[in-house]
Amino acid sequence: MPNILYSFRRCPYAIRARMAIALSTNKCQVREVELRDRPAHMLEISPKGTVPVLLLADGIILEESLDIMAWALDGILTPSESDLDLITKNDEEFKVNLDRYKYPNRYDEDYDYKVYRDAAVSFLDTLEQRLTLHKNLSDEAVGYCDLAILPFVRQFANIDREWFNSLRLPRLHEWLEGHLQSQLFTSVMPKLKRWLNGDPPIIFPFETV
Ligand SMILES: N[C@@H](CCC(=O)N[C@@H](CS)C(=O)NCC(=O)O)C(=O)O
Repeated sequence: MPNILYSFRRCPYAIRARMAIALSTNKCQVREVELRDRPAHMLEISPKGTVPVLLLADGIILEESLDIMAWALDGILTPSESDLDLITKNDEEFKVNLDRYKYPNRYDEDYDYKVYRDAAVSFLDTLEQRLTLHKNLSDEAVGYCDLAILPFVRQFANIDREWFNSLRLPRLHEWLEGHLQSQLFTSVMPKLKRWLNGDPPIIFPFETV
């Protein structure tokens, strides 16, 4: 049985997982999911219903993006304690503020989205400070933390590009642009048709011609 990855192109959690797999020598079959109508097999192996989900050839199921990263990057990139702290801050604080800024209609109460947008910027300030020390978040070279956090900063930036670009975060702007144009990032972003049972397998990382 091959490894099977249930994924969704724009999902930041799925993007971090795909980047980690693309950096490794692992291969899988990728299945693009429609979140409103998730495949029965995906829900069978992971009833919580979030993407990404990776079913490994030996039957092990990884249903958290950070577990998929750790599996893919084993022996290639290891996060430091401070990387893990920053990733936790990203997942538990920044993402919460980002969602409240991006989707104000999803919440029952009325609120000023700017409160959450500005709270999210304090995390971006932390990233900017790290980027004054080196080109990437933990070092000169691309590391675990960059892969884990980049898709969320991209999602935040895309809500209102003009406003994001007006922030005084020159190193962060440069870091984001550099990664968005990188071969690694662009290689994991091609558009795929939604997977339906019986479709021919699509191998990921995608083969370049
Ligand atoms: N903690 C999970 C979060 C994954 C997640 O929330 N993915 C979103 C898409 S970006 C999702 O599947 N949402 C559907 C839902 O919550 O029902 C991970 O790191 O993999």
